[in-house]
Amino acid sequence: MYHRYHSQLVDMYRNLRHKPYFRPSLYVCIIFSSVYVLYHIAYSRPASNSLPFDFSEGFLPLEDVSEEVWAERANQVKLAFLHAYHGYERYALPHDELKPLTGGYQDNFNGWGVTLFDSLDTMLLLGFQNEYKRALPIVERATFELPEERHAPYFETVIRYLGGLLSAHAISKDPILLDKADELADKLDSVFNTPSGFPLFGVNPSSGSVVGPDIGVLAEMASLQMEYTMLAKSTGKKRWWDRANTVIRALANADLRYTGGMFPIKWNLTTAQPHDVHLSVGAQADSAHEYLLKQFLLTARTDKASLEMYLRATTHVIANLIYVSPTRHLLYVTDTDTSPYEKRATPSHNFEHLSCFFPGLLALGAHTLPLDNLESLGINFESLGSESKFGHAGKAYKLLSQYNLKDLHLWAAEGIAETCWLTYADMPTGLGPDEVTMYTEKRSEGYLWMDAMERWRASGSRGIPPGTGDKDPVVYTEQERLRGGNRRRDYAIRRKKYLLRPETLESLYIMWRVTGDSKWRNRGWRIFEALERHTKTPYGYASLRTTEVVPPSKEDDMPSYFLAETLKYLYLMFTNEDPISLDKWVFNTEAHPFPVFEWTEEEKERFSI
Ligand code: DMJ
Repeated sequence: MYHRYHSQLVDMYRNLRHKPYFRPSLYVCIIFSSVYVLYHIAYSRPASNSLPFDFSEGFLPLEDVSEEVWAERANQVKLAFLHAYHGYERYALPHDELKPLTGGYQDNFNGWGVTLFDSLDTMLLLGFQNEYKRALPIVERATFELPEERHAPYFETVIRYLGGLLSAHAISKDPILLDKADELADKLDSVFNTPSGFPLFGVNPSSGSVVGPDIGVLAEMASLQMEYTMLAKSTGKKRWWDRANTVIRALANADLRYTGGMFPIKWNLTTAQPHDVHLSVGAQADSAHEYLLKQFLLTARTDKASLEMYLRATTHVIANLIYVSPTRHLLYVTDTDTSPYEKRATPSHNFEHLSCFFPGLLALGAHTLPLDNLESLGINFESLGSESKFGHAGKAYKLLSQYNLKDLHLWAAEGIAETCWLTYADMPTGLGPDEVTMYTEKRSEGYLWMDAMERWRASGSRGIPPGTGDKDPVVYTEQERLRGGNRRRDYAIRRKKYLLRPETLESLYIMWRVTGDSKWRNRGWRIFEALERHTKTPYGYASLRTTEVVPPSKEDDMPSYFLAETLKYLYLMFTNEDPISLDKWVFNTEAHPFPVFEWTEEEKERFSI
């Protein structure tokens, strides 16, 4: 058989070789195949071929491994960063983001090269001086201009561009980075032309014209304090300090009677008062709660107003927004709304990937604050929830006072981080969906965590607290999935995409640093394996349309936060060093680390500290 085909091929070759088009066609074929092979060598594989891991072989067991293996894993993340950044540099720069399936680009954040700005401090941290040196002249040439009809989204511009510049400046001390940060803040400054001093949605940096409704969104108008105080500290300019301080004061003076001391999502930018009673730590709210604790830490624990607001927000969340699922006892944080016809807040029981930063925040607070001795900071916990100012909030303070507050925050952190991890481990891809809806015993009522905690306490606190402890993943078979699952997971998927988001890894990283328990780090590795297996493309890494099907289909999208946050937290989790100690640095919401301030007497006077 082989012989017959072989002689047929030889005959074919003899006939063709005398045709006039034979040689040119042969050369074209050789050139194309060489280009194809070289291309695949360059872009489909990690830069080093001496690596011990082959991601196509199946997941490695989740076991404790030596420091050498962790060092090699950290190195794998470095290679992943290079793969993503080189793809961006080659195919998308000077535009904003790479399209990782087609090698195209998109300008979705002003078109100033957001991925480059967002990646600067990660490059420095990972030791990629060449990439950094190539980036610096591009930063220097940036003019931050936009055509008349376009507006820069203020919040995204601050957390990605301004945050990236300030963090890279703090690490490298290159003066150009600070000059550019100052110039950018200057060009954005007209957003603050509101009676409240809260920023509007967007601004044209060339003309100063502003856009945005009078009703603002919490995360967008209250996540600038860190960047502006950092800018003030680095430049010495009081005007930036004042921008942050106006926002902090407005938040501290707001009427939170109807929301138990927690900030709702919608705010009136004229009156500086809440506009609704929708409470969440997820989309449109997240970083505003995050910045309360982080602002206190960044300012070397001088901004006490922010700390008090953090304690109020977390008390309300713990007492009212954290639930336990009926069968697996998964702990989750959801959002509540109150209809005008009903007095009782109704939980949605949705649990967002975005909310998975929250366990990390609680753990950071438990690590850095004297939660079990707030008196040492001059704070009386129960009086934080004064009835006259915060409606019925007092009940929550009395309830939480029955516990050691540090333990309570850490248990909540551990339980929610476990659920965030399980939403990854439950999927055949090993990557978590963007949003799930938890099942409840009755349709609208869930199992409030503090009710379960009270039962646990009444029973003499036997065993581990409800909602904590390790749980096994539940991976549906393909038949189960096609039948819509069989409720064993305790949740249904509401948004099935995985958008290369960082929040779960961020919390795993903080849990690892705070508890020292290597299970968190091991889980991070499992997620990295899944990222390598399912999201890598010849040009970079791509978001997934679904986490439930293998192989998953991809989207032509690689957000800049993948390099700024997702890969950074992975690297920090795996490296055996601790280059960004949680006691000395504070991450902005885009994972750009800022050093904790060391105040001089002169600065204290200038900023009235
Ligand atoms: C990031 O841009 C920031 O973390 C932001 O605060 C909200 N989430 C995205 C990534 O998911």
